[in-house]
Amino acid sequence: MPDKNAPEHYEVIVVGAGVAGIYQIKRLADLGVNATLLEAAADLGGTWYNNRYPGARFDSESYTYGYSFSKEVLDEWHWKEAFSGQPENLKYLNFVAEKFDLRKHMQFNSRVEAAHFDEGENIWRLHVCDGRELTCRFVVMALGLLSIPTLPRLAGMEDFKGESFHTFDWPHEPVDLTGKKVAVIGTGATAIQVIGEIADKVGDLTIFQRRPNWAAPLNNYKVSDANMAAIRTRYDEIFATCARTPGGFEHEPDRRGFFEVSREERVAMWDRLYDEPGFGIWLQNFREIFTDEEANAEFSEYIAGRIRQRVKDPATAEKLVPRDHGFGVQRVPLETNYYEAYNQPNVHLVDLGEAPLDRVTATGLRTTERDYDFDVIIYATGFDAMTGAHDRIDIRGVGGARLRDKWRTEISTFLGIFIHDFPNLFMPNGPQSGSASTNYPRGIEIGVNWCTALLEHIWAHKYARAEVTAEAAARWTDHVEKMYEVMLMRKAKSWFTGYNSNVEGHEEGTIRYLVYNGGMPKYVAAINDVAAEGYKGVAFSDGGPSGTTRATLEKTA
Ligand code: NA7
Repeated sequence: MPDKNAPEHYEVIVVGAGVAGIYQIKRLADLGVNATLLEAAADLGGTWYNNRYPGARFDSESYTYGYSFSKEVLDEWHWKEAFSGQPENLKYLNFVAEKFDLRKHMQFNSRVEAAHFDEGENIWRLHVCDGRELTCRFVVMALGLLSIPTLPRLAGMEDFKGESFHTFDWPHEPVDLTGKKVAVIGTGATAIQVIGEIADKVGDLTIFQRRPNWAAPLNNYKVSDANMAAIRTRYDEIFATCARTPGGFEHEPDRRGFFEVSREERVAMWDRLYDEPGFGIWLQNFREIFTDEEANAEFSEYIAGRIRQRVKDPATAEKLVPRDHGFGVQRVPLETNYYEAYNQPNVHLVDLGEAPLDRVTATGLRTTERDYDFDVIIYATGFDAMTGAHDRIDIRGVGGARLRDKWRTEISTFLGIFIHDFPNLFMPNGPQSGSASTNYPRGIEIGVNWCTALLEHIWAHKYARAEVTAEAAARWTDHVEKMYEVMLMRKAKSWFTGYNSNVEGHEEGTIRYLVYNGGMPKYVAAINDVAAEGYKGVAFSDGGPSGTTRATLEKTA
């Protein structure tokens, strides 16, 4: 008789129903594996379920962002804009989930609060917010890179009498900003999308800027039936190009040396790229932009010139030009009407470098200089990137080791997929994987396919346990860290380097090696080599008492 009180058991539990989790559960369902997916939110979509703020849209070309795995989906789905907006993106993910009947494998409102590895049984015990315990042999963490929003550490936030929200937690019901006095805190990729969208709709808009960002035009356009038909005929070619470029886009870096071509040629290229859609200005540029101070400074000055052309008031234009970092060493926001917004009489820029925020009041915000009154405060203040969602779960591995504590001192993974001392736990798009610095779904499909092949290998050999050796994890982490040495990015204060002033321990002065900087083709070669060599660096065992397993491990290390 089965024990009625025994926890629900699955072979695999996937955590997260974003772009990665949806595809991972599809692969497992196709294999007929006993698997379920647990999602904290009330429905699927991850990033595209949550970020409902005005202006939220892809910065990737829509047709390079969609899944590539299904010809039917590619043939049936019509992207309406080159850079599609959040409502449409969420519709797309629902379309995919419904097409493959994936909802039946998903459990919503099921936030995983703890995941403890049971060494005796070689299983994971997951505690869900509704009080249930679920067990599984393998857990796939598909938690998202930017899924934990962070608010400023300001006094008085609860005193504010108007409406206020972080962009990630934008209400599901429409928010009418017409005629309102609105504040936006932050000038990252999110704020820049919001500001461009709402500047001409609100009564009055005040932007609180701590540091400006280098932004460039999105140059979005509508995709006609004819455009879409042409895209469909090119899908194989499009995905092949994405697979060979470092960023997983159609944008290929210019392979000529920056200083090998004349200044006139460089400027002619920048003039062209500035007016083209998407990340070309960043990713089709000379590679030295990312590594050479002089090249970066010359290009940054070019972009500063563009800002000065677009913003009429010279004093405001100067405030919008970044001084502490060059173009492209932080994530480049793409914008529509962002700089032009500052030419409107109802839009005001507050430079927090001159007078920092002091507190939130009942009626608005106070800087060290004065009070401002608002109806609405929009916090576009970023995320506890990449490790944040893992830290929020009490994840304990071998010997009760806590992942949160381990990552407090050093982020260490193997391929961004495995963590030493956390057996049977895989991250198809974890920190130090290829996903973070690439067109996200392109990296996700690769990570999910690789993890699925690993699981098939495990099942074929009837292993009960798979884990990375300490040496392999140390080698990978060292490799990831070394790649930062040549990148100007290492000096920037951004989520790429683990900076976040709103999270204790992530402030300036510490660099966290979160991003694999080698580009997608190198990453894919690395993970494929590991698989081809029988998953070198991963120790497999057939279970048994944990002592036996450890002994087997030591031999294979
Ligand atoms: P980002 O890029 O981390 O930007 C956050 C912004 O908020 C940035 O301008 C910050 O200024 C500002 N910020 C954060 N905390 C504060 C406080 N306490 N006071 C004032 N200003 C603050 O997040 P986004 O959401 O814009 O973009 C995240 C990613 O989403 C993006 O890269 C895309 O991949 C999609 P700072 O620069 O730290 O001085």
